[in-house]
Amino acid sequence: MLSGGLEDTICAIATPAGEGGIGIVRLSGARALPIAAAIVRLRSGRSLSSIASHTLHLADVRLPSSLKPPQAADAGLSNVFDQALVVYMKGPRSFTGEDIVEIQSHGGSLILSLVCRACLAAGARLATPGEFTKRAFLNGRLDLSQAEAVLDAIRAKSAASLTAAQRQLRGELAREVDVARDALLRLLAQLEAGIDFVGEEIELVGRQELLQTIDGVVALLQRLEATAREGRLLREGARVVITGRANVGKSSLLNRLLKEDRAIVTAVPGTTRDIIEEAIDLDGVMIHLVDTAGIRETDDPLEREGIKRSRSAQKEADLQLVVIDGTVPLNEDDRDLIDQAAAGKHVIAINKADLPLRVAPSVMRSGTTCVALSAKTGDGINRLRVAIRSQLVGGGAEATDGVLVTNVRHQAALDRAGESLAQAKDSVRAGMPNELVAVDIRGAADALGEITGVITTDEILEQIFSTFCIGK
Ligand SMILES: Nc1nc2c(ncn2[C@@H]2O[C@H](COP(=O)(O)OP(=O)(O)OP(=O)(O)O)[C@@H](O)[C@H]2O)c(=O)[nH]1
Ligand SMILES: [Mg+2]
Repeated sequence: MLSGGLEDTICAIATPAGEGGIGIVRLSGARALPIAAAIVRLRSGRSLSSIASHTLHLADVRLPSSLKPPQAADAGLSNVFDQALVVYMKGPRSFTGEDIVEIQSHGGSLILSLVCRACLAAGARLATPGEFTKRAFLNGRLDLSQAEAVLDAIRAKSAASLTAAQRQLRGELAREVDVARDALLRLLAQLEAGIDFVGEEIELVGRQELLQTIDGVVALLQRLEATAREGRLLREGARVVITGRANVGKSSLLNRLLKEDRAIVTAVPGTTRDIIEEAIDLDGVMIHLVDTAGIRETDDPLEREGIKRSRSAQKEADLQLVVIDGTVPLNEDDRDLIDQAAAGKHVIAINKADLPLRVAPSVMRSGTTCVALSAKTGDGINRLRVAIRSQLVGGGAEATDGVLVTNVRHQAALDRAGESLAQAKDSVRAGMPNELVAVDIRGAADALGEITGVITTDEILEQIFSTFCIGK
């Protein structure tokens, strides 16, 4: 049984803390209307209970005497505390599926907390974090993946991650997952029907058909899982680590990409010692750009520590941007750095192209993206931006087409479903009885059900909604 205290009417400040032109206190539950009626009087003189759903009304907010600031009473001020617009949304046609009243008052934190406390005094309970969205889920307004997408959309920092969240919010992930789950449930029904006939030599599903269906679902899950890496990049931003020998222009390039003089640039090799990290929006994709100490032999203990840090930053990179000084021929150190970067995603920047170049892009190994540019003049920087972006998100097509798995919980559930199906296939091949195969298929179907929330526990819900803010 999923608890939720659904019988309570909950209330919270729905707008962010701080000052604003307006702020909103939100009530949801069976008593939303009578509780709101206790503190607002419509200017039209009508009673709140008589207004039509989804209409907006001007009202005076009145505080119970227990909440009125003493000075107000002393000054003989009326008990009208603020003006507000009040909107009523009758359930089930509301976000939570319950009656909702939103009081839009002036947006000061004291005003809002008083309005909220007045609602509490009139019988509401303070909402727990994410409780409005949790109710939307429990009342069937959203599946679990959509509820999570609400938070992702709020937190999205780049256009691409917002698009991914919006797709999930529209239920696109849930639809794909349901297709897979339905296929498994149909298979399960057939298997279980077959189990009853054991001994009567009736086989309802042939081994071949069984394997084929499982393979079909596995392929679908793999397609979803393949999007997870890109999904994580969109959600958290990609780490792009700038590496290269000392003095090749790494910090100059960082500054150029940031469009500000963030890192110190000098003609002296070994300028950068610490790791410098800044976020940029690369045409809708968030990037954490990391500048590192140039790699070279040195006796300076400080610089050695910097180089050590460069090495570990390289290992954590989603993409390495190897900078080369194009005015001198490639040396061993350059080649080593390029070889190390070649194990993962990488782009090579042949810098200082404002001077005569002595390194041609053609000397690089095939398949490597090379861009000649000048950090000094800015020439070639746009080509570099495009190259980095397309390495990370495949040219941008995937960032907007199709569902992306951006959530670690979903990824883990897909993994578990995949494992159960692999197990099921082994059992089929080994000629195990259908009962055993059915156990694994059931396991996979349940794991998928956790994504949309058809299968869920209080614990899972608690984990998800506790990361929300109060009022959402
Ligand atoms: N002509 C020219 N000079 C450049 C360019 N980029 C950087 N430089 C110069 O190269 C020198 C080193 O630049 P930095 O950006 O400090 O190089 P770095 O790779 O960060 O150096 P370390 O931090 O010492 O490893 C400076 O004198 C820059 O002005 C470029 O595109 N063209
Ligand atoms: Mg530097």
